[in-house]
Amino acid sequence: MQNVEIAQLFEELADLLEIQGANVFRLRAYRNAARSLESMTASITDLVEQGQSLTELPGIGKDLAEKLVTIVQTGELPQLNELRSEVPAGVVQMLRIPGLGPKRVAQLFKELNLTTLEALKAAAEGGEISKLKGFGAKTTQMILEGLELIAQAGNRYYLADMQPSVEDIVKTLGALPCVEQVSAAGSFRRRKETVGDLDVLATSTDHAAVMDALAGHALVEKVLARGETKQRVRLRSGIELDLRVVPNESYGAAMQYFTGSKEHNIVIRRRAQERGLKVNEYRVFRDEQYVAGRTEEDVYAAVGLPFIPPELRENRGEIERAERGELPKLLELSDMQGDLHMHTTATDGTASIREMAEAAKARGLKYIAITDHSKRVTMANGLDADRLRAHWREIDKVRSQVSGIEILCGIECDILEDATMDLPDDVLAEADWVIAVLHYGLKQPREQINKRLMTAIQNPYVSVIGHPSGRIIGKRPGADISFDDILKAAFDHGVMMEINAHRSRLDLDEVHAAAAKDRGIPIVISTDAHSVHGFDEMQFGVFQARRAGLEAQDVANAQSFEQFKKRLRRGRA
Ligand code: DGT
Ligand code: CA
Ligand code: CA
Repeated sequence: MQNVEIAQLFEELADLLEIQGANVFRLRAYRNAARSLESMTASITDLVEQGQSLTELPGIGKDLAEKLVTIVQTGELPQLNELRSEVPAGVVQMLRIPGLGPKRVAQLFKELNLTTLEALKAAAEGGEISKLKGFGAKTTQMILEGLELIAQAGNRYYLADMQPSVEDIVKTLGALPCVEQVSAAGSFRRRKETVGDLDVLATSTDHAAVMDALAGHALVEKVLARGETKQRVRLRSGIELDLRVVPNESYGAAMQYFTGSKEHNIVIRRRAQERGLKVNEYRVFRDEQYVAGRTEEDVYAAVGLPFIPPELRENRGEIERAERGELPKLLELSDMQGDLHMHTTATDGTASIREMAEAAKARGLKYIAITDHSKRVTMANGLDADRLRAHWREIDKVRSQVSGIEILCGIECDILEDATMDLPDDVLAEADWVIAVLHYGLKQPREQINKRLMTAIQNPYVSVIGHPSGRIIGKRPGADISFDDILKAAFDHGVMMEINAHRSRLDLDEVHAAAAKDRGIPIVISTDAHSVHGFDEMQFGVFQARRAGLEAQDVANAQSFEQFKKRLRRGRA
């Protein structure tokens, strides 16, 4: 079982206990454990199987450690099963309605026997809920609005898909004469893979004019709410956007607050308290006296910290690193010099080798690898040994036609379900660059997945593992991988790890990319371009790398071609 799956069980356990009125500290222990499992690279399953002590892990005491062992050994947790039989899933979902706590949810369940969100909605509309003791017309309204929110909340959008809209809106508002500063905040500014809604902040002498401009923007479908300082709108794409207009002296405080994450902000507020200060979205203050708030730098300085890049603000150690003066100098898009994963018309790409090379050169890249599919990917007309060798000869020709860019003869070679490579070693040996990937059989048990990855890592001709987990964000979970073992082996064998920059992959994710960096494994960020436009995805890979705390020196293709070649496995360079 994967850590995230175990984390979900703990979250569910906490929810169910909450409805039953359990002690808050117990709930918090489960929720903290869930969080720490999600950001841990060691596989709990592996640790249990190796008989290692779990109580040394952050947030895991004796009781939780025992539960983890039970979950790993049996795949379930008896206590959870028992609770599930007592509290239906629909009742748990009611907790997500803002303003509806566990006590009232329990009441709806026990007194009206409501067990689904649909039934809750019907009861609210039918007036049954307002008759309940402690509920009224206002609560009923709140429930109906909350149900509406939940219906939308399941919808997260790829950051990349939202970027053009956000940039357009920020630009439009920024062009208004009355607007001084404007920026995106929230998860968009933190460059999360997906965003739930968009957040935009502006400072202006004329609040109404800013809101009118937003309401009249071509991308805006509907104004959902409007007040003195905030406005919520829905864009035509379906996503909602919160606009807040603040005074100039609050801009930094508001940016800090609305950029989040919530977890990061909680620690910042605690630091403020320790210094006798308070922080809110308007300012940092002491005894009602303004201390700071004009810039984010000022806000961080007030709590004794340097500016922390938004991509790192997840409370995953960035505050401690900032405190020690050890924040990384994060990778920039302009550092990228090569792109080492792309397709051509030989398989499922839309452009020729030459077109890809010219387009890459036009974008300022100094080297690329052409990496079409191997034969197992029949859907994409994957290459067998003969076609691949002929393809490489074509690449050789283009090399002599296009100057100013190095072109590597590569292959994206499948690691087959039976843990063999899709092409024989003598073919792989002729390549300049071999990406090994899992495409099929992603649901195989962990042992087999690990065996497959080990086969690739131990193969002397494999350069890098491409999109290691195989996940498609929001659509398909990644394979069940013992990342610690795989990363260790990759380091030992000199195999690199890819961050696939495609908006729907971003794989490695930021947690595992950080773990790879810690082990000293060179990371490669590549676009997997299937057309000349595909090169534009590089920025999203760079965002992911920044979230992982990577610097230019950690990324193999942020180096010059000469330097890059030195990092290739011996016998390759
Ligand atoms: P999203 O929209 O789900 O992708 O994630 P965010 O992080 O953009 O969340 P959102 O839009 O609900 O709120 C934007 C930021 O505002 C959030 O990152 C932190 C801050 N914020 C919002 N609500 C609260 C809150 O109740 N407490 C604290 N401390 N901060 C909040
Ligand atoms: Ca947001
Ligand atoms: Ca928001």
